[in-house]
Formats: sequence, C-alpha cells, structure tokens
Amino acid sequence: MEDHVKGRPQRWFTVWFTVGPALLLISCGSRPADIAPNDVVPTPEQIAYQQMEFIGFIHFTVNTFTDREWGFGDESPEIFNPSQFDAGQWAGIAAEVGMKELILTVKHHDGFCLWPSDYTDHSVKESPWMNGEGDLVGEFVAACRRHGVKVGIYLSPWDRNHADYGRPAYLDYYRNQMQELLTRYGEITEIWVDGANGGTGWYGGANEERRIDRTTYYDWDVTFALVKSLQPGALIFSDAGPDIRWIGNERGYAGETNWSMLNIDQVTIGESDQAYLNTGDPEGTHWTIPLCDTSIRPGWFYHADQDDRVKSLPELLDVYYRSVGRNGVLLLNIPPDRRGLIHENDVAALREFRRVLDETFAVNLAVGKEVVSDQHRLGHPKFAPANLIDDDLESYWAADEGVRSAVLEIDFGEVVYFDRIMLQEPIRFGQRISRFVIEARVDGEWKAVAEGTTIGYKRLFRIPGIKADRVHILILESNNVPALSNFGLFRASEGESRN
Ligand code: FUL
Repeated sequence: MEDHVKGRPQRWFTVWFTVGPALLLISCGSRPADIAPNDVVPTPEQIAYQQMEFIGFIHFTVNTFTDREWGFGDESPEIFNPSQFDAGQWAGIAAEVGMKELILTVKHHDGFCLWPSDYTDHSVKESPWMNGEGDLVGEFVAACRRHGVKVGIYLSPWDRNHADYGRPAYLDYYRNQMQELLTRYGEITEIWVDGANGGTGWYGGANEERRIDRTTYYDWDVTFALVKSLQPGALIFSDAGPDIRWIGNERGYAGETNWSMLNIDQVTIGESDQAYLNTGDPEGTHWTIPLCDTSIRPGWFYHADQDDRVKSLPELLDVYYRSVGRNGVLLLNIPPDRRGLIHENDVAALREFRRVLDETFAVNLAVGKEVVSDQHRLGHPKFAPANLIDDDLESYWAADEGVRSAVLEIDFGEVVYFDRIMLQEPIRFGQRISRFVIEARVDGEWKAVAEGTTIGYKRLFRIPGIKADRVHILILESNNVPALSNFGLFRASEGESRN
C-alpha cells in the first residue's frame, strides 16, 4: 500500500499516456466521465428524500379524544376540540431536532377530515374547534413552511365513516379528496398510502363488515397518476412504492441487508411479504426508498396513560442505528395530545436524542488522514481514495472498469479510539456493494471489527471501543464497479455509551 502511494505520480503519468486518448473521448473537458450507472437508479427527488434521513409523523384526529387507535367511523365531530392547538409547536420541535419533513394524518381510518373538504361534512367544519371555521391542514402546512419543514400527507384509503366504502363510488370520493389536498396547499413532498384496509365500520350507518379485494379495488395506478399529474415532484409511499416503500414492520427496523431495489409489481398494498420489504431485492426492477416507521410511544395516537412509556434514549438510538444506519429513512411518530401539543415528555426525549446523536457524529476521526487503495480508477483525482473523507457526498472513490473488489486503507499515523463506523455509497449510480469487512490494526495485528452485506446511502456500525492505528475497508463483492462517497469513524457521545 505504501508503495502504491509513493508510486502514484509515476502511475498517473503511465496511465494517462496509455489510456489518455480514450479518456479524452469519454471525458468532458479534462474530467473523465462518471462510472456508468446501474440499470436501476434513484430519481433526483428520491435522492433528496433519502438525504433527509429523519422525518416525523403526526397522528392526530378524533382518536386523540376517544383514546382509541382506530376510530369506528361513527365519532361525532363535536369531540374534536384541541384546547391549545399549535402546529407551530409541532413544526418548531421537528425543525429543532432535525426532522426534515412532517407527515400529518389528514384523514385516518375513521374518516374524519382535518380540513374542510367539499365532499363531506365529517370534518373540522362540524367541530367546535375554531367554531367550525378552522382548517387544520392549512395551519399545519403554514407552520411547516415557517420552520422550513417539508409536508407529507397521510390520506387513509380505508374509510370507516363513508357510506360508499367498498363500492366504486368511494374511489371518486378518495380521488376528489386527493385532488383537494394536492391543489389547496402548495408543494406536498409525500403522499402516504396505508396498507390497513377493509373490515368492520360504521359506513354511513350500515354498521357492517366490508372486505375489499386489495389487488383490484383501489385501481392504484389511476390514483398515483393523478398524484403525479397534480404534483410531479411528490413521492408516493406504500408497501409497493412506487417511490418509497414500507420497511415491513412498525418497529422502525430495516434489515441488515437492505437493498433499495424491489420488484414493486410483485407487491400488493396491504398484503405484502414483509420479509421481502425488509431486505429489498438485489435483482429488483425499481428503486424504492426504504422507510422505517415507528412511534415514540406504544400507540400511534396520543393516550395519557402512555405518558411514561415514551421511548427511552437507548430505544431511540437503537431505532436510529437500525433505520438510518441501514440504508433507511426514519419516520418517527410524535402524536399531539388533547391540547393539540406534543407532550413535554416526548419533547424532552427528542431533544436528548438529537443532542447525543450530534455529539456522536460531531467529529469524523478519519478526516485529514491518509487513504490509499489498491484500486484508483484511471488514477484520476476525481476517483481518488481521499474523496472518502472530504465530507462531500458528491465526490467519490471508484475502482477501475471490470473490478468487483478492492481494499482501502486509512492510516492515522497514531493510535485512535473509535466505536462507530459509517460508510456511504454514491447511490446516484445505483446500489452496488454486497459484502464487505472493516478491519482495524490493533497493536500491530489486523482484526475484523465489522462486516456487512449492503451499504447503500448510509451504513452505520456500533462496535465495542477500539484503539487502532490503521483501518481497512475490504470490499469483497459488488454488482458493478465498487464506489464509495464517504467513510467515517466516530467516538460515541458519553450519553450514548452510558445508556
Ligand atoms: C397502520 C395504521 O393502521 C395505524 O393506525 C398507523 O396509522 C400506522 C402508521 O399505519 O397501518
């Protein structure tokens, strides 16, 4: 490895004069072309979404006032009356703790609408809140805009209030509401399509069970086309994507192997193979962002008797490392209480979580160290190993054409203590690496300290603290030329290790 470093100028010279003419053809100006992308790559909107890493869910409706998780559909709008409603508090705390988007349940399974829809009276229009003059979705969107938080909308496909649910007429209602939501409130970043569908309900007084055929009833292609025609930049979440996919459980845990690719045509919304969603598919035909949803409390809605069951710091950190740390985006639910505020206990937990994470990832110990590799594409600076530690997501290291494995070495020049490791692939070219090992040189002996399959946008490891003077990244398998955009070594916050 040392020889490689010393020989680099000479090698660069040789490589240039050997492949120079070809290089000139494929490069624009003096910069060689990027590595060729995989067949399946994310859109720019998907990349931006993945880079948000941490977003929030707001479950709020009549259930908050009935103490239930699923309303039956016969709740009186009269009960919906938050006493100190303040969407600014929701968006403010979200922004403060690093949530880049908030998704609001504008209509949950009970059918009550948080905006004054033209298509039903079962909404805030009939509630005492703001004398029936309020628009909670409007207030929510305005607060998010003020705090620089993006807006997502959860519009439950299942509606236990609506008389037509289960019949074709309900689809017109659902799509009309989608149209209202996507035309009244400016830019919407995400539409959340829930998988829970059909069963007992009030259904306009019918009080019966209505089962639907999940494969045919909703005709999702039509609704999704409507979404894209009204808001081309909006991303759609469901079990089956098409843009963002469910991770397959409500604990927020992605699989240790987690491909962003998926055969979305094999997945039925509400009837998915949860293990398949958890790991994705290396042969998948579509890029889907793995979204890891979980609640900060046992329930999705606020229940006063869960005030002491807010997730602890170790639990929140566990979710973080198993979601963001495994190529996922973390969607953490923070349900407002009957005042219409996020409860103090939840706020305190969020602040502590943010503080500790910020401390852990404040200093990348690998930055400024020497990185070398047995692979350096074309010997060109554009693909240099040093790009791994420049704190720039755009720049990347890559191997030469035809190569599928490589070794990178970071030399600290001194003994360094670390217990967290971060790897990132430049996903704009697709997800490639499928097996790797991290080794550290401890007292002159190399030992494996972490190993994994997929990396994707981000992979984090928590390892027992180690003192080493060099680190190896061994890339063992890859479906195309391997490339990495970032590498990090960190020392966990005291708060993290104490808990
Ligand atoms: C589930 C729903 O049934 C829950 O009430 C909650 O909204 C969760 C996020 O999705 O499918």
